[in-house]
Amino acid sequence: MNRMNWKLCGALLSLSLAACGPLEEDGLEAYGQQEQELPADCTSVDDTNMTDHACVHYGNSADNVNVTASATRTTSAPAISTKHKHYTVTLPAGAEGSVTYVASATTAGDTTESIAIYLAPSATLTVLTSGGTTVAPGLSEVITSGCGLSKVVTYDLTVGSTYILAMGPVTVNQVRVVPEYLDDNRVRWYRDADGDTYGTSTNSILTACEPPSGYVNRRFDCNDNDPTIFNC
Ligand SMILES: [Ca+2]
Ligand SMILES: [Ca+2]
Repeated sequence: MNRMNWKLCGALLSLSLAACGPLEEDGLEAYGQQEQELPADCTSVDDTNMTDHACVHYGNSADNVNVTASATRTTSAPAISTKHKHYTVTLPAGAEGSVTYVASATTAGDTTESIAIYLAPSATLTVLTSGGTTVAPGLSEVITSGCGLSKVVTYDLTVGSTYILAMGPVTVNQVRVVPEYLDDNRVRWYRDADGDTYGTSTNSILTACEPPSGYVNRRFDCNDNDPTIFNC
């Protein structure tokens, strides 16, 4: 495609991706829509996407909801399940407190969802089923983005089930919590083998994890073995 056609293609991009032949996505979805929402070897969530999103809610007082935690681990504790909120959870003085969480399906038919629980300060967090069984965390990570959130822990939860989130104690008797769905925060990354900052459509991953080295978030490299050819 020559440069003139590319300008036309770019102009059409917002109207119809199908107008730019190489943008076929069907095969990519099959590759990326895997059940596992974080790869097994993921060591860090995507700071430039999911953590930044959590930080926006954390920093916006209009998104704050005040909640008083239960002193016991009970499914009747107040819920913190609403999206796009941050919760200021007041704990019993010097003690652990509990709230509850119910995941909803991000796509009709989903039976499990991966949830990232962001916390400030870095309180001990235990997630339990309604029957009192501890849910094993996935990834647990210290947050260094500087927005004030301290750590994030991910959990795979059954849609519609009530979970108990027991947290603390913390010295200030208050924990701020931002829950995020991994499904809502996934980004497609494209392999850039030749380092021209454009990736190939034939090798991509869709993930809320930090991408592996050598992946970029734009495609349009029709020759990923030649850094002088890109945006094509
Ligand atoms: Ca490339
Ligand atoms: Ca290239």
